[in-house]
Amino acid sequence: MSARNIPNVLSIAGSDPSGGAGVQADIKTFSALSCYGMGVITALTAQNTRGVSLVHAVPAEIAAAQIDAIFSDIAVDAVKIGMLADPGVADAVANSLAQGKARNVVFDPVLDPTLGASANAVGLLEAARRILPLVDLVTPNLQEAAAFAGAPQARDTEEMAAQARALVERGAKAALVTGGHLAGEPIDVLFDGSKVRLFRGKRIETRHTHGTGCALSSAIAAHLAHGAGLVEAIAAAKDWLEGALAAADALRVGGGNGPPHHFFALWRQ
Ligand code: PXL
Repeated sequence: MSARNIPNVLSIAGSDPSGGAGVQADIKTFSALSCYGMGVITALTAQNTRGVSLVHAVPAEIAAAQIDAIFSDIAVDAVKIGMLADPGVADAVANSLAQGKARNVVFDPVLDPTLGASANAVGLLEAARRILPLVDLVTPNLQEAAAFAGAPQARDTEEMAAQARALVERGAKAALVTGGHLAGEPIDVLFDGSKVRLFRGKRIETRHTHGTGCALSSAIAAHLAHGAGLVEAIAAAKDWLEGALAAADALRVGGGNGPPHHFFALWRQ
């Protein structure tokens, strides 16, 4: 950690102008968890709580230049990688990270066709696979884990564990397959290279889940930056996210699927 005891955490992700997902949500998460937040933008989106209308990846050299600007000047205590949007951008991120001294790298792969992945589905998946050896933790949801595995979506924790293991075989140090979309209680499955561990969560009744994956992966990165171990960081991030989801109805941003309340523990209502 940097000498002043406030960790510096970088998000490399897309912009969500409505502030619920992407770099905006990541920086809110870092800030809520007492980190100095930074953001490298990989893609511009036009979206709100009702949907995404446009995705425009930045030129690969601009992604690379932003990352180089950060690493040539600032000690980075953790990195969260989100939406990469384009195989060229993904490769630029991989190259820049390999050169920089990135630690505590958490990769939340975004392979959602509504977020621009469809045009480049195969190329983006292959590029995402090239990032795996650079990351300490990858956090796919059920759909993304299935895409990586080239297999049907996992239906139970054993199948989730097998897909987490496959991601570690492909080079990630650890993999957390998130089970928010499982029927029943949500369970996330971690394979850390030696052991499988289950994280049981509470299902929070709210329609405001926009950017939940972004918030979880960023919260894990923030706790790693503070020096937590992997299991401790995941458990703390999940606790915090449950609080943010439970408080989401206080925000009620927009008419659709709104964001969790990143600052639920800090703001007076
Ligand atoms: O949660 C996935 C995600 C990632 N990145 C950006 C997004 C979203 C979801 O809306 O907008 C920029």
